[in-house]
Amino acid sequence: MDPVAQVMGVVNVTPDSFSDGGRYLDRDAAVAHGVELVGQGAAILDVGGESTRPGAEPVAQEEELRRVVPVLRGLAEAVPDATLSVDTSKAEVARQAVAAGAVVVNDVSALRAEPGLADVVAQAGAGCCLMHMLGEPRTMQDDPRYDDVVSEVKAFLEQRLEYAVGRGIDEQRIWLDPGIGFGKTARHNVELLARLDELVALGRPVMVGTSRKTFLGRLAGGRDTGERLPGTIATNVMALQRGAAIFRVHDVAAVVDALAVAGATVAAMRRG
Ligand code: HH2
Repeated sequence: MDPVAQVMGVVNVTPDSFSDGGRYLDRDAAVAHGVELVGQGAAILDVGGESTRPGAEPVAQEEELRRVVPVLRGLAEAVPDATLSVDTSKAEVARQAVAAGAVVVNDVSALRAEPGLADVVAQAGAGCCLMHMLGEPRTMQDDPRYDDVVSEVKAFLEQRLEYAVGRGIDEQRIWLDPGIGFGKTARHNVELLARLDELVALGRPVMVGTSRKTFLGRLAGGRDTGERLPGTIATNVMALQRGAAIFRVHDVAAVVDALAVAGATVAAMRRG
């Protein structure tokens, strides 16, 4: 695999995530799942306690804390070499997650939901992932529109990067993410993947999260969440070729293999 390509395994401690809701709600099941994903080659684990699927209702802070903090503690002990990330937009959840072992805060709101989150990341010296989303999860798939999706996402990420650095977050620890499926049609998602190099040009590692998402099912003629691994692999390989660095997936073993082969091929292409 290209040395900069890293796979992030998803650990959803939720009852309602779109593809694996309810499977790892129990602390021990979630920790065991994370350990399994690291065994399959995930360098990073992303632990989330709130679904962001279209139409999802927000989760109360106390409940989100109850879900993610014990799992992060368990993973910090069980897989000390893995990079732990917390998927949250709440400052207090991020604060306690960092104390429990998370070193990356993956915020789908790109520091817009709670201004205090930037301070938590800056003071902890943590990393963060800034993701583009049009609207909010409850309504984001209601007819999203752009003039040019790639330049609008790029301008947004550039502005959020500047904001994060201005709030004291170490630029070297910031990742950018186009937010595949977050207020985007299948056509928008495909356009973003096709022109991902334009986001890579911002100079920070780009993360992509296409795993099992609805547009993959649609493009393949109608596939349920459990049948979207081929589409997940295809999109991650395309993203690798266009310079993405972090690949957020549920099916770690398959994607690690695919990226190893694709990475060797891309390296050969670059050598000429
Ligand atoms: N996608 C999901 C959640 N968090 N974070 C980033 N940075 N990028 C993504 O593309 C992304 C994300 C949605 O996937 P999942 O966690 O499986 O579903 P749910 O939000 O329903 O828990």
